[in-house]
Amino acid sequence: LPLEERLQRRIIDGERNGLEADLDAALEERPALDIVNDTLLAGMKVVGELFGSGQMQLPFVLQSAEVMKAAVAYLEPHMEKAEGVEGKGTIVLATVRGDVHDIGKNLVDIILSNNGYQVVNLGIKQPVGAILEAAAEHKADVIGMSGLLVKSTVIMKENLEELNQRKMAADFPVILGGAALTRAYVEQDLHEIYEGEVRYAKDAFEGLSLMDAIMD
Ligand code: B1M
Repeated sequence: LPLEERLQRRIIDGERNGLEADLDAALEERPALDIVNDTLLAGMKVVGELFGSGQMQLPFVLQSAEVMKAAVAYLEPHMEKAEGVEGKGTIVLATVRGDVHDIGKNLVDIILSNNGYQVVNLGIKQPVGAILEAAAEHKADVIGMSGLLVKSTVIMKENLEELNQRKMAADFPVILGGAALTRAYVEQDLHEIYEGEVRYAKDAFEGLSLMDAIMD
């Protein structure tokens, strides 16, 4: 198989042996972020489709996710970092309560960290209390929540209501991302209930431009 297809296959099949050598070869041709975005994420997309249609069982999805994480970790030191732009602002980032998906969130962490933001990454399954306490403690400029399950979209709504109730909405613009969200749900439905600013990021780069816009 050609290199790009081989890398994609590695994600789909959860095959780690020889991963680094293929990534090294790919790095000679393309920047690390392009490899993640164009090749590896396309592999994860196939995994999602196979799983969704019952053609792939959960343990194999987990293996794919582990290869994906290993690949991103291997590529991370090769990613471009914006020089001399530290301290642009702080974001508290979390996957919401009940949700374990963190590959997307961790990509957001990498992209923002590489572009001058301080990221307080709380991890997965974070209850709203923990997110809000961290936001206050770190004097965050923004709260970022990720979630891939449909039920996570409901939890995000509840979390915004909690921010309203604690009178924290004016202090914390919120960025939401994850595959189960839609732009309309965030920018219309949630926008209506949240007393602060709430924005939708379809990917990590939109997350970065939203951060830049909010901090401007
Ligand atoms: Co699960 N899973 N999973 N899963 N999983 C999905 C989400 C699913 C769509 C698969 C499917 O059915 N086709 C489905 C959800 C269905 C639904 O809710 N309607 C699903 C399910 C059902 C489940 C379980 C319930 C399965 C079960 O147990 N029976 C279970 C849930 C456990 C739980 O959370 N409580 C489960 C478990 C798992 C694994 C553990 C095996 C594994 C996760 C491993 C891990 O993350 N450490 C896993 C995986 C890998 C997936 C799929 C296949 C891939 C997700 C992924 O990593 N994509 C996924 C299929 C899919 O998404 N279509 C699926 C790559 C990643 C980079 O994309 O996270 O979307 P994503 O991030 C993107 C953007 O969304 C955005 O930026 C990224 C790109 O730049 N973004 C942000 C994300 N967060 C952001 C935050 C921002 C800004 C942008 O600012 C704050």
